[in-house]
Amino acid sequence: MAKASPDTWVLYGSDGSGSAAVELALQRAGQPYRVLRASTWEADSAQAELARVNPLGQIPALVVPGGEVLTESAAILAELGLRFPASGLLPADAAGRARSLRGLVFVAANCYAAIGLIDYPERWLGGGDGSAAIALRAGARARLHKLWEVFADQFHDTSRPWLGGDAAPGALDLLAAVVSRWSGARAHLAAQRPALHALIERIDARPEHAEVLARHFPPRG
Ligand SMILES: N[C@@H](CCC(=O)N[C@@H](CS)C(=O)NCC(=O)O)C(=O)O
Repeated sequence: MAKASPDTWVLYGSDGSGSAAVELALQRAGQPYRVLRASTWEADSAQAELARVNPLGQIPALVVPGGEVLTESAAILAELGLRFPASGLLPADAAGRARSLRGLVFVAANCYAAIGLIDYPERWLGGGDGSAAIALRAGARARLHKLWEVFADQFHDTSRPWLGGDAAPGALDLLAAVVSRWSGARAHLAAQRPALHALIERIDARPEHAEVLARHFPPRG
């Protein structure tokens, strides 16, 4: 059974998943970490260990040095920002911090949750993969795109360089840059909210994000 070593963070994750945002945040905070590949869709991964830390089997899940468990992307990123104020993951001023926390929960509770509907409609329909699942997937995708529009209108202040950071992208930027990769959200933003789309591309292009993003989201070609 995998145990957190006393001085290392253990991140349960998988390439192409939301654990990318947590890796970026851990790196920003200067914290060494170990990744345990685990997901519900990879039978050969550390599923049993993951189920022990998160009974939902979802990633990202993070075990703090010392053993405390963090799940839920917004909570993980907020906790890292609060523990490591010098990281700049959360703005130092109260108003900026409040906006970032609200934005983190908005993305997780609305956009990330819609991805769960799209990927696993049967969970919400009580089984089956028929026309109801097709309709639910389509409805959730349209709703997801609408949610990103609302996110842009509520959280993108075009007078600021980043969504939730001053000198560098903050936790909110990291989560938005990862969750917007799925289900056509980027293409939708490019058409409907080009300024936010451009900002997200600037987050992607930061040199300190290159290794993690290339590993999680290798360019197709
Ligand atoms: N509410 C969770 C959602 C996490 C989530 O849905 N993670 C996906 C991977 S990106 C997952 O593990 N899905 C597998 C499943 O639900 O079986 C969060 O914000 O962290």
